[in-house]
Amino acid sequence: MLTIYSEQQKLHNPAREFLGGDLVPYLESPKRMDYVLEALQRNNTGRIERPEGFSTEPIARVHRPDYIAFLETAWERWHQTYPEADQASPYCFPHRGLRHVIPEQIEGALGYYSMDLTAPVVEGTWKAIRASVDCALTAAKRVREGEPVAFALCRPPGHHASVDLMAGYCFFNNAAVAAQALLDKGADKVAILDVDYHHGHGTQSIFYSRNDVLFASLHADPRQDYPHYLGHEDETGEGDGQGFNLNLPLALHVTGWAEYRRALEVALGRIDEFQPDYLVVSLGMDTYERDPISFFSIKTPDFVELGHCLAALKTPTLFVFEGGYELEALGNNTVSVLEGFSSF
Ligand code: OKP
Ligand code: ZN
Repeated sequence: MLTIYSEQQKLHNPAREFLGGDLVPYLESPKRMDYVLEALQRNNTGRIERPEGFSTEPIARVHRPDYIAFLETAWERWHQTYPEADQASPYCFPHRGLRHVIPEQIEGALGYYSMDLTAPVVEGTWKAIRASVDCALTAAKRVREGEPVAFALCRPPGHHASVDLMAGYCFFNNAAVAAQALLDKGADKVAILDVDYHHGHGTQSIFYSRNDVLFASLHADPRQDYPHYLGHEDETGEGDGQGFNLNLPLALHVTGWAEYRRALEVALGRIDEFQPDYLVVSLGMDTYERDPISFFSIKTPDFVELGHCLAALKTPTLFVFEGGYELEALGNNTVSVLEGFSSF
C-alpha cells in the first residue's frame, strides 16, 4: 500500500500538555510516526513517498480564512509577548454569555480559536500542520488518479479540528480537507468513517448540514470521555444533512472486538447504502487495549479483521492517520489494519 509521509511533520513538538491536573510529557509526539514507519518498512508494505506541496486554497474550503491566518502568525505573536516560553496555550475562552469578538491580544485570540488546552502551538506548528494536510491531499490525489488505496501518515492529527477551532492535538482537519478536495475534483459523494477512540467532533461539525459527505463514527461515549460535548447517538445531521451523520458511541471498559464489530457492521451497512465514490478512514489506533488514555480492548489481530471489514466495501479508500498513543504496539497495529485491507 502506498504511504505518504513528511519529515516536516516532526516540527510540531510541544513538550507538555495538561492532563489530570498536571503538566505531563506531550503524548502526541513526533516519535509516533517513527514507530509506524519502522513497522511499514519491516513488513514491506510498499512505497513511502513525500507529499506534494499544496497552497492553502484546499484548506480554505474547510477552514475559515481568519483561522488559517491566525495559525500562520500565532507563534510569532505569542513569542513577542512571552519570549521565554516554549509553547503557546490559551487560558480563557468565550463561554456562555460572553461576546464572540476576536480579541487583539494573542492570549485572547488563542482562546477564541481553541476548544481546549490540548492543542499547544509551538515554533514549528505551522510548517508541520501544512505538511500534515499535504500528506492527506497527496494521498487523496493518488487515489483519485487510480491508486485503489493509500495511507496518509499524518501528524498532528485532524479530526477534532473544526471550521475555526483547534482541539485535541488537532489544528487542520486533514480528513475533511481531503474529502472536500475529492468532491471539488468531481466526486459526488464521500463517506468518512472515523474509527479513532475519540469522537471526531470536528469532522462531524464541518459536514453536519451536508448530504454529499456521510460521517460515521465509532467512539467512546461522550458522556464518559473526551470530547465530552459532542458525539451522542441522537446527533443525526441537520437541514440537507439530516440522516447523513451516524454516531455509534460505545461504553468504556466493556467494549471489546465483539461489541465493536457489531457497531462497525451498522456503520458499514449505512456506508454501503450511501454508495460513496470514495471512503476516507480517520484511522485512530487508540482503541487498542493498552492505549494509555483510552478504555476499549481491541487487540492486535482484531485490527487485521478491521482492515478486512473496510475492504469489503470495495470502494477506493484513503486512510488518514489520527490518534494512537501506545508506542510499542502502534506500528504493528497500524500495519495490521493496512495489511488486513490489502489481503482481503
Ligand atoms: C486526540 B485523538 C482525557 C484526556 C483527553 C485529549 C485527547 C485528545 C485525543 N482524560 N486528552 O482523537 O486521539
Ligand atoms: Zn483519539
